[in-house]
Amino acid sequence: MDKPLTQNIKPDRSPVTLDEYRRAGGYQGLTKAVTEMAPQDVIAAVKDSGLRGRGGAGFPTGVKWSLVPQGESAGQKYVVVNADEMEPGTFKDRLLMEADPHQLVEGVAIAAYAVQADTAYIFLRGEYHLPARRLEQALREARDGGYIGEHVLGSDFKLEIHLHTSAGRYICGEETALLNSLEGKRAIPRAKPPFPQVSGLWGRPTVVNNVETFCNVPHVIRNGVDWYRGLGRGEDTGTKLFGVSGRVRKPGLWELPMGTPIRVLIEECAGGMREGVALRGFLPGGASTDFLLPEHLDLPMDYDAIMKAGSRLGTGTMIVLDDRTCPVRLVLNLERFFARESCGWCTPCRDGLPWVVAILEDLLAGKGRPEDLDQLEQLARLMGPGNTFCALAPGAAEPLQSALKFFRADFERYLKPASSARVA
Ligand code: L3W
Repeated sequence: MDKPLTQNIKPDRSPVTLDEYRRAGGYQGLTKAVTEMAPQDVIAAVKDSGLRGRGGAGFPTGVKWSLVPQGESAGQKYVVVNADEMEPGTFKDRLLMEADPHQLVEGVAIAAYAVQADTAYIFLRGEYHLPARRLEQALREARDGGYIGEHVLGSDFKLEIHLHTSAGRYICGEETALLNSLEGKRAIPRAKPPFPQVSGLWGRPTVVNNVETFCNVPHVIRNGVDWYRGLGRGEDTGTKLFGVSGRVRKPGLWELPMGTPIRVLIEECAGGMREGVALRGFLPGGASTDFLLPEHLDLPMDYDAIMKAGSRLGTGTMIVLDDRTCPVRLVLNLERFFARESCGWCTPCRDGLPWVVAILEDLLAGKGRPEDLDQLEQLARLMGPGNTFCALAPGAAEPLQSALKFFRADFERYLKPASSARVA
């Protein structure tokens, strides 16, 4: 993060140790916050930094924190880390926790100080065994080092951070389903508002942020707002982890300035397409985003720029579609995932997703009817924003609706006799 150049983030055999972290300036942000800054100054700095949530939605982090009630009368408050990373194609938080767990601990501690919470939970995907071990060790070391505990760095601020491993459902990544799960209830999303900042865990004010969002915070506080803002190349500020999977030469994860053109990520960092295949399109932010096309490669990786082009930056981990992969099969694969992971609470999601899967399976089996494509479009609309409690079904609709728009001929090909033999 201190060298905001193109960096390939690779899982290391050993994580950054506490000593190494401190030598690189680690825990200086927390020290500065607790010893030199009032909680509201920390919130103001995060607000001014322009940091936006890195979990997929890009909501301004400082604004979120500023909505938490302040003062003595506010009572018990919580900070929760959404580390339930399970979005298809997304592997950024895992590498962050494996490589540099203290960075997350420090970010959480600064957030807790800012909103004056004395308890934090890291809600970790159940299958993330290595991150769990590394976080447990980092939490022990942080406690021994006085960075968390009864008197953080000798101050009156106290903080306990608990690691909670999930039983492994995608829906637990939705912040209110996560909170229900943490309370021991079934993981179904809650209606919003009220937002968790006002009524979250056990009805108390709660800040929920993604792992990567917290990991930005120590750098904002230590190096200052201007430094952080200056890292971005375009509208958005700071750096972000961007990933590429699919038939590229070097799939991986890189830290790049916000606003870097997509072309740099796919062609330079990931080395472009493999021999013999061409780029047909890509999902910019995990599976629950709309396809973009090669003509979009020069767009800056900024939240609003990608939105204006008809998609979302999402998690910034791109899934590349090549010209030898069937988009219908790719979409079916994703819709099967979303159908399986639906919590079943809302009708468009519970009934719409299996219906989409059944139509796509019939289509691929050569049993499709011409009206099926209109039916798929209608289902995508039915599952869209406003019809469900959470973003699972609207997210699932995005690759479907955009594939129908951009790759319609591939769907239509399956309607012709003997077309089911076409396999990619
Ligand atoms: C106060 C308001 N707070 C929104 C807060 C809200 C939340 C954050 C974002 O889904 C997306 C989803 C996936 N007053 C507020 C407010 N907030 N309005 O801002 O909220 P929202 O509703 O825009 O999104 P969300 O429900 O948090 C996140 C997409 O990310 N995604 C998937 C990511 C998956 C992972 C994973 O595997 N763990 O990260 C990829 O694109 O589809 O659209 O905190 O409280 N008026």
